[in-house]
Amino acid sequence: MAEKIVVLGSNGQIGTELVTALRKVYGESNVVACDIRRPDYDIKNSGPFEFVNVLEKDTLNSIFQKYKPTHVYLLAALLSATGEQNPKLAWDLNMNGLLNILDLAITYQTAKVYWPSSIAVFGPNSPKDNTPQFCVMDPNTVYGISKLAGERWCEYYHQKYNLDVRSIRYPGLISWKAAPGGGTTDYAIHIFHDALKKGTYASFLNAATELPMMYMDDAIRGTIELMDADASKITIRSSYNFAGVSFTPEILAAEIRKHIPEFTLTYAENDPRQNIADSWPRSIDDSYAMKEWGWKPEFNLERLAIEMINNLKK
Ligand code: AKB
Repeated sequence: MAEKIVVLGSNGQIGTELVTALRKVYGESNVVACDIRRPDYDIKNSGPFEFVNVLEKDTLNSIFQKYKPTHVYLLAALLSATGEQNPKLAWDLNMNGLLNILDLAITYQTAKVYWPSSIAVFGPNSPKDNTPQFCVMDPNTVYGISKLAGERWCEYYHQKYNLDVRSIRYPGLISWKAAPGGGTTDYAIHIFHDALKKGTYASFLNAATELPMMYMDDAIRGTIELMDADASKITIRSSYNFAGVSFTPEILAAEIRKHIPEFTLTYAENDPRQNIADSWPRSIDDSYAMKEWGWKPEFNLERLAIEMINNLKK
């Protein structure tokens, strides 16, 4: 059977690039982009688009009825920093959006569901370095709490209803095509824009805050590889640890200075995102993803910086 794919939350930082990548693999007309906002020019003109709010069950139901998707990617979510400004909305969107999709996937016998988790599932008492797949998880942001609860729901639907649901715990994703959406790791994107435009950037995280990050091309490739993997290889139905590179604002600034020697970095005091970052891992052990479905990142810090600078310059 030919794949029919629905991507919910298609206009965000990940969705914008995932829809383009999926349309290349599966054909433009077989990938339906859905969002509450009007899409950018590329997505609208390269295939079908529908206005969908993942909290509106009737609209969602009509999308499943109309397209009978074989694969659904649910990307609509409130991220860590915006989630803290509106905790109830973050919980509602992140949790009920997921439950709506899991239920419809059962009703319509959707072959595969993808739902992203995050390093935000870890908390102050999780090991900070090389954080293992299985360890203490005590997230203290509503985003992290909703992602951890969502992981449990995914595993539950797999065990109880045999739903083929797959997930990755994304680190901070670095990309130049679409703007980041209110996360704690967003500084690592803003820094490139400001370095090129102004030659200086005021980081909201302090110099020594090390966080796991990944270039978007790696994240998109890894996501599609996980979805393509034979089901027999997928033993984790909560969400896979997934790693690229780890760096601090200071290390990133030094890398940028190799291309823009006059670049200066300053630090903004007392930003609430610092507390969030301090509760997260510094680096991630993604050996399960590597062993089970062959995950391997391609972009190190040097390559990531070159891609960002060259593409943003254009
Ligand atoms: C965020 O900073 O909230 C996200 C994430 C790590 O999930 N980028």
